[in-house]
Amino acid sequence: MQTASFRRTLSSVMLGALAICQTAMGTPNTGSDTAREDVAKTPAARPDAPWWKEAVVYQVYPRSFNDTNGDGIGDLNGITAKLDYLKALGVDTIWLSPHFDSPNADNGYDIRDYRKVMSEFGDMDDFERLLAGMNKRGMRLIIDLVVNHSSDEHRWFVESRRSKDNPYRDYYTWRDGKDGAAPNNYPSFFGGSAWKKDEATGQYYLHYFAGKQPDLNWENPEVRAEVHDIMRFWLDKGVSGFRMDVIPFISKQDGLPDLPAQALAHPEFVYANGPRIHEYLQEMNREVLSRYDTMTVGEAFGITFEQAPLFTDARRHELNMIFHFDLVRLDRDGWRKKDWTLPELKATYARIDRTGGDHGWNTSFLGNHDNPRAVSHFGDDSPEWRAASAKALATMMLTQRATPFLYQGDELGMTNYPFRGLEDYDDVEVKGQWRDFVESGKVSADEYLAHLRQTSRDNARTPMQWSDAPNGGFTTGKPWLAVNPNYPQVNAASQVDDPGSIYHHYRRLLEVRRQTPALIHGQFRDLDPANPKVFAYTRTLDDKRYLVLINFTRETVAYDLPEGLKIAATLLDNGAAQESMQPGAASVTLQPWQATIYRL
Ligand code: TEU
Ligand code: CA
Repeated sequence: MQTASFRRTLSSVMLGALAICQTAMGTPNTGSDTAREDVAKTPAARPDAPWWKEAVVYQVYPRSFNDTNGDGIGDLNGITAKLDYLKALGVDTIWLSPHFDSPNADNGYDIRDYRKVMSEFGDMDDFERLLAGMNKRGMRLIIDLVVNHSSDEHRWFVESRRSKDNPYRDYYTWRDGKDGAAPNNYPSFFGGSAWKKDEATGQYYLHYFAGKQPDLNWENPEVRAEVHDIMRFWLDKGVSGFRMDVIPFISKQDGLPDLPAQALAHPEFVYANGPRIHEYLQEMNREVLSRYDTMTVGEAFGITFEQAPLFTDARRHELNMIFHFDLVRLDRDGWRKKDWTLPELKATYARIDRTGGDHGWNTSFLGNHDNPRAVSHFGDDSPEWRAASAKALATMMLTQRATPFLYQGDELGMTNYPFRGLEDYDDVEVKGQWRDFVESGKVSADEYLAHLRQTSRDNARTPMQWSDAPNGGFTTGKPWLAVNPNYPQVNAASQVDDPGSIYHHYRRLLEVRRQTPALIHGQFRDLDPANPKVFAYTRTLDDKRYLVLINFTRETVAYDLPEGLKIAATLLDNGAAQESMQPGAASVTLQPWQATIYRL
């Protein structure tokens, strides 16, 4: 409760800041007007729309995608080998999770050398072959820019920790302790304090994540110039942009004061609100991004809806899009699973859509490598309903006014893993939480594990299930993380062969989306926000109008169309519908987990 009111306070502060900055720019205050309207204005149908608005992105978590040399770890050649699979699905852009040299304290989100390929994944020749294979197929690659922190094994940090007067000292944040303890009360997301004492100098360094992930000091212009150089290095190789890891965290609070008690459980709302974040992003845009044709998407952990336009309003020249976490975190608070309702989900979608406004653009995603499997938290992963509900979720995700980001395996309806004990998990976050919550006696092991089973990041990190061969065809060796035992039933080979599969529903959705500008650019309107069973919305562009109806239950539900709406034809159904629509019908009987796009 305290956290909620703290968030609200921050939000209203930031809403004020938005109004001020827009006035300062001499433009009407459209951002906050849009935020108050129920329905956002429709952007014009734009044949000149930037490519990244119409792109369909597929996230590859390389460690778990496809292993070609039998060491149990996915590799770049494994991605190259599957480009035809992705192309056939209808994907045109790949977001590659970190592929850089790393000691893997956090699976590559701890980078030792930003210009080198992780040896487990291959080498630069493999990278260039992957890129060439993508170019040949008209696909683009965006890579992960992880520059809030580096690895403690990065050359900069190895130098930095040596002495207080080392030329690299200021690449990181060092402080004296306070009364024999850490400089302030900042917690780390991976357990314990965000400060670690370093023996060489007796000072503490700041790390928002693991101790092996020291935060870079963006106050130092040399650090910013280094990052710009790294970006140019990869853009010059031919990548088309970046997904920016926890990018709002790069600007630290002036003076690093203690967090107020009510902020301790969610420090991200403070970490994301440093005073110079927008200055740094505008500088990055000026120095680098504006000189290339790129897609940028910021992982906006800690950013409220009201703040979003500060990052994505095109007139501000920062980022193209951000990832909002409110939707994927609807059913959890940290490691705790919580209940969610359909009206809450709809309200979140409506708010996400509004924050795009006239000058911004959104992302649509239901999963990634940090969240459990989409079908297991928003769908129904029981054998009976898994396929229908996975298709329903796909219909929802791919008919939003946003650039979709598919996560590997979701196109097959891959599910959460049946974890038993602590020993089944690999994630560094789990180890930290175990110390903070279980070993400290705050929570029982049983309680923690029961929640973790449903919320753990490892649910999404189990290897891709390519076929019913041993280990799902992911590797001929021993996989680094166990393959979900349901791979004989859930795998790509069988779905590619089956026109009624989840895979083919994704493929058809992407095709329909490409051919239907209203499904990309059209105005979004939720017809029935309070309905607890059916998500009903229209997408409208000029005189073209579509209706999406999704039944989120195991029951048959009769849905009466609002006055004045008349169905002209069915555009695409997820295979659940039983009756063919009578043109002009005023009511639809929706089968369990039916999801249908109609033309009005
Ligand atoms: O994640 C950012 C992030 O803060 C959370 O989503 C995080 O996964 C955790 O659940 C917070 O409790 C990004 C990456 O996506 C993630 O894989 C990395 O571990 C993290 O940053 C550090 O680089
Ligand atoms: Ca390998």
